[in-house]
Amino acid sequence: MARDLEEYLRPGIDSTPFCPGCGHGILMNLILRAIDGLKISMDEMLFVSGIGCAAWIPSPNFNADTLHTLHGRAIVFATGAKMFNPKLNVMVISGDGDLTSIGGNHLIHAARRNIDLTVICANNMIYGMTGGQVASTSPLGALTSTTMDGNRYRPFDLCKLVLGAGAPYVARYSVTQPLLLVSAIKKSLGIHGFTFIEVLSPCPTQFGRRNRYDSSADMLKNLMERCISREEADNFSDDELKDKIVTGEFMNE
Ligand SMILES: Cc1ncc(C[n+]2csc(CCOP(=O)(O)OP(=O)(O)O)c2C)c(N)n1
Repeated sequence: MARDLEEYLRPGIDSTPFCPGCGHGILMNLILRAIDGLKISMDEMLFVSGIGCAAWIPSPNFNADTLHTLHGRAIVFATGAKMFNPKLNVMVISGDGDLTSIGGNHLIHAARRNIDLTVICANNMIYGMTGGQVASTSPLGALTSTTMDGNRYRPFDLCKLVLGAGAPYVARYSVTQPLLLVSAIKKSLGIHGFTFIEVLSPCPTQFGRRNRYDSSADMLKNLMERCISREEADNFSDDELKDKIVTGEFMNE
């Protein structure tokens, strides 16, 4: 954790629970960087997470109120808290499995109802904490502990899904795009309504070692090569886009 952000951590927290090379630690830093940039007091924040590695980003680490809830139900708890105290900035931070598989129904309905929440989805494309099972975000052909001959199903495009459900602001960035990501988190905190940020976060332990990445650095390099902006994507053919990840902000009118 960057030294100047240590004040945002609960006293006594001096390490993170993440495996070496996991992107969730970078994301943890960037969320706090955004809050620091906006000078929002941690007393005005509530962080809600579900179950999974990503759910440990806020809880018990952030020096604020945190709710570590049931698997898939973070948005439900967050909605209740926001209704009880509308002045709170309620941020949900959880994994792709938690928010979009078991919790997928809550995600689309909160977006449809435009509940005033900031939802940050740490997408490592796998169920990290429970042993690397296939997720609704695992790429076609991905090797996981439950798809040893390759994932047969297409992954969700999370941004299209949430945008289609009606969220006013949706964004996708990788942890290798820290400045853009901080700016998106800041923007989402300023928007009254449902905002969703998909953050691509490498999981060397469960995803990388099964999918021919030699090191965590290789996973980061791969993200850096594949993530392109929407503007860049306009100049790519469909064939060239196949291996790319289009990042940026996506908005409903
Ligand atoms: C009702 C229920 N079903 C299944 C589980 C097991 N479980 C815990 S975390 C998890 C998936 C976590 O994956 P993700 O949300 O992508 O987070 P990651 O660990 O990859 O960061 C599962 C299936 C559970 N705890 N509760």
